[in-house]
Amino acid sequence: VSPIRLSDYRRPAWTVDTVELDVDLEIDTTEITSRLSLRRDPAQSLPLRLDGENLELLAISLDGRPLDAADYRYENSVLDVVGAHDGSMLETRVRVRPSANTALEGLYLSGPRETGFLLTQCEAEGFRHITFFPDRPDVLARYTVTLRAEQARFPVLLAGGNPDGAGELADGRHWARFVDPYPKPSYLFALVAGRLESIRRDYVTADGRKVELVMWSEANVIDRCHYALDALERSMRWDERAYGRNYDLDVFHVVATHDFNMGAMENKGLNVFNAKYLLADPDSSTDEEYRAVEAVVAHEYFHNWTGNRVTCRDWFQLSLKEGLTVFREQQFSADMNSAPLKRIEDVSLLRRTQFPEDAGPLAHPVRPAEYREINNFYTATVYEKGSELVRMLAGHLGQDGFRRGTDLYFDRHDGHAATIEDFLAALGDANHIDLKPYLAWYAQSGTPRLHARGEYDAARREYTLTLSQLTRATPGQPEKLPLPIPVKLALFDQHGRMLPLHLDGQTVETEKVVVVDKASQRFVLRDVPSHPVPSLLRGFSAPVVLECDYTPTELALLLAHDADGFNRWEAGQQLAALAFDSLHGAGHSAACKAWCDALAASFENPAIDDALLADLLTPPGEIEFADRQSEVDPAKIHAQRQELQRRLAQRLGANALLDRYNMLSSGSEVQLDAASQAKRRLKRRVLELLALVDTDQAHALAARQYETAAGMTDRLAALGLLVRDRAPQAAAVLADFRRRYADNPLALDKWFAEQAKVPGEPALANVMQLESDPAFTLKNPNRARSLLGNFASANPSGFHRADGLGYRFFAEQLAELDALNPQIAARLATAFNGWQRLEPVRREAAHTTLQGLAGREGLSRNLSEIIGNVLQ
Ligand code: B3K
Ligand code: ZN
Repeated sequence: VSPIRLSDYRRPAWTVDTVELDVDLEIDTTEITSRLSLRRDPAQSLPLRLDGENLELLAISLDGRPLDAADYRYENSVLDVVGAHDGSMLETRVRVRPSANTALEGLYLSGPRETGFLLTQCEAEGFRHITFFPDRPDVLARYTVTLRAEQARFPVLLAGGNPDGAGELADGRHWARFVDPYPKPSYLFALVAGRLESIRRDYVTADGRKVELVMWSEANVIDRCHYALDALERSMRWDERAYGRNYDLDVFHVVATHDFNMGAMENKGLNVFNAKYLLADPDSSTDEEYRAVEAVVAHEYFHNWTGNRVTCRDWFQLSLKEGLTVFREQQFSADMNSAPLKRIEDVSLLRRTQFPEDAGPLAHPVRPAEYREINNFYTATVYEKGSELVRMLAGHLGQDGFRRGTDLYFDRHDGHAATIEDFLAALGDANHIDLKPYLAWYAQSGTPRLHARGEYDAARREYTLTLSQLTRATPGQPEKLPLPIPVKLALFDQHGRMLPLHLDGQTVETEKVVVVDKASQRFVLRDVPSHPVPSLLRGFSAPVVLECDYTPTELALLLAHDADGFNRWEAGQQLAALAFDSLHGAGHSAACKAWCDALAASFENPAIDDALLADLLTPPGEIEFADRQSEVDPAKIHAQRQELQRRLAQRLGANALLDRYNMLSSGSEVQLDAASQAKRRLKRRVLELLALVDTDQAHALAARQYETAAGMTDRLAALGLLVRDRAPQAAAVLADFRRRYADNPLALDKWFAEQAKVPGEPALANVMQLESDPAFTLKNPNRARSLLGNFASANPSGFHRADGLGYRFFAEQLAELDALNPQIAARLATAFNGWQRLEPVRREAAHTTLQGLAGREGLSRNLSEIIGNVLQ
C-alpha cells in the first residue's frame, strides 16, 4: 500500500446532504439500508465512488431504479456507481456480522452473545464497515436513523441525535428513531442496542436548553456511574464559563463497555466509553482512576465543540480536535484539582510517552505529512504534544485573547471541517497577531533542545542569558528549522528571593516570557544586584528539553524556593538526574548528597502539600532516564534508580519514614477530597521508600495495609509493593485479590498489570504463566493491555532481557493478536520503539525478533506499518 499524503488532499467530488439509515439488528447478522442524497461538486467530474469494507451487498438502486451489474462495481473496498448526478438518491442494503467482528471497529458485540449488547465504533474509518459512504471527515451530512430489533433481546435502542419516535412492531420487535439536526462527519455516527440500565439527570444549559443526561451500562455496574454523571455536569458548566460553549441537543447519552479499543469516543449525542474511564467506586478504583474518569468524561464532552461542531477537514488535521481538546481537558482538570500537580502529571506523561516517540523511528510531526493506517496516528505526539502547542498559543495570547480567538474560531467554522491553518488564523485575527510562525511546530518533528547559559557581570550588574536551540534529525526530516520557543523566566538571588527583571529598559514584574525564535539569542537583564539563579521554562512553557549547567547547589536553591510549583518539582528532577549520573561516576557524590539533603528539608517542611511532597520524593522514571542515554541497558538503569532511591530513604531514615507512615494512616472510609488523596499518595511513597531500608517492616506494614484498606488506592499500593518486591506475603495477597474481584474485570486487569510490572528477569515467567490463565484473553483489549502492554511498555527491565526471550514471547503474542484486532496489536508493538539505542546484545536480539515479525505472512496494515517504521 502506498501512503496517503497531506499534499494530495482534494475536496470531495461527491458529498452527502442527508443520510437515512434503517438498521435491523441481530447479534450474528445485521442488515442496514441506507438512502444517501448526493451532491456533486460542479468543479469536478469524477464518477461516484464510495467506501465500503467487508459489506455483503444485498440490493442497490439509484433514484428508485435497481442497478444492473454493469452500473456498479464493488471491489477492493470501494463501490463505483455510474449514472449518478447532483441530487441523486442512492439506496443500498447490506449485511454485516457483528458477533464475528473481533477488530471492534464498525458494528460489534460487547460481552457474551447471550447477554452482550451491540455498539459501533466509527472513528477513524469504521463507518465504511457499516454502509457505503464517502467515509472522510469533510463530508458532513444530516442523519436520520431508525433502529429495529427484537424487544426482549434489545430493550434499549440508541443512536446519536434527538429521539424522534419509537414503537412496537409485529413479532415482538420494536423500533426507535433518532434525528440529528447538526451536520456531522460519518466518524461521529453511533448506535447502541441491548439490555442496559441507566441513571439520569436533568440539566439546563446556560442558554436555557433542557437536556437529559443519561449514563448507560450493564445492570451490575450501573451503581458505579454516579461519579461520571457528576463529572459530566461539572464539565458542561465549565465549558459554558470558560469557553461560552453550550450543549446543543435535548439528550446526552453515555454508554460504558468493557470491549473498547481506546479510552472513549465522542460520537455526537451518544458517547461510548471504555468502562475503565466511566465506572468508579472506592472499592475498585484508585484516586488516579477517579481523576482519569473525570478527565476523560470532560474530554469527550468538550469534543462536542472542538471536534464535532467544528470538525477536521482530513485526518492529517487530527490534532486540530485532539490537541485542542486535550488542552481544554487539562485546563478543566487543573481547575477542578490542583494546577501544579496537574502540570507535573501532564509533563511526566509527555516525557514518558511523547519524548521517546519523538526521538525514535516513529517520530512524526503533530500534523503528519503521510500515513498508511490512520489509526496508528492517534499518538502521544498528536494528543499530548498537540496540547502543548495549543498551550503555547494560549500563553502567547493571554486568557482573554485566547478566548477571543476561540470565539472567532467557533463563529467562523461552526458546522464545517477546518484545518490547523484555520485555527491559527482565527486565533491570530481575533488578536491582530500573526501566529503563522507557530505552524512550523506542527510540521517539524523531534523535541527541540534548548541550551541555556548565563553570565553575570558584577561590575555592570548585568546578567546575560544566551539561549540556543537545536533539534536533531528525525526520519524524513534531516534539516530542522528554529522554532518560536516561549521561555518563561525568573531570577532568584542566593537567598532564594525573586529579583525584579529589567529587560530592554522596561521593568516588569518578577516573571517574564521571552521568545527564542533563532538558533541562538542573547537576552541582557540589567540592574541585577548579584549573581542570580535563573528559573527557566517555568510551568514548562514549551515542550523542549532544557539543558542548563546548573550546579547541585543552584538546583537545591530552586527546589527550596521556586514559587512556581512545577519548576520547584522540576529542579528536584534535574537534581535527581545529576545524582543518578553521579552514582556510577568517579565518586562525585555531591549531587546525590544535595538531592537527599534538599528532599530531607522538604520532608520536614509542613508548608509543602502532601501530594507535591510525594512527587518531589519520586525521581524521574526508568524510561526518562533511558531517554537521556545513548546506549541503554534497562537492567542497569533499574538498579541504579533503585540505588538512588535507597540513598534517599537512608538519608530520610527508617524511623522518620515509619513515623510519617503512621501519621498518614487513613480512616475506615474513603474520602475523595484533595487532602485525603494527597495523604494516600504520600503514604504510598513513604512505604515504598521504607521498603528500601527496612524491608521486612515495610512488607509487614503493606500486608496489614492490604487487609485493612478502606479502598482500592491503599489496597493496590500495598499489593503492588509486595508483588514488585516479591515479598513472602505477595502470594497470599494476590490470591485474595483474585477472589475478591473475580467478577470485576477492571479490578482483575490491575491484578494482571501488577504482576506484569515485576522488575527484572522474573517478569517474563509471570507473564507467560498469566497468559494461559483462564481469565486471560487477547480478545479483550483492556485485558491484553493490562498484561502485555504493561510488560512491554511499563516494565523496561522485565521486557528488555539480555537473552531476548521477552521480545520473542511478545512478538508471538502480537502476531496472534493481530489476527483478531490489528489496532491493538499495532499499538502494543510501539513498545519496540527505541530498540536502536539499546546496548548491542539487546539491540541485536530485538532486531532479529523484529525482522522475524516483519517477514510474517498476512500482517495487518496497522501492524506492518508500525514494524516497518520501527525497523527503518
Ligand atoms: N476520538 C477518539 C479516539 C478515536 C481513536 C480511533 N482509533 C477518542 C478521543 O480522543 O476522544
Ligand atoms: Zn479526543
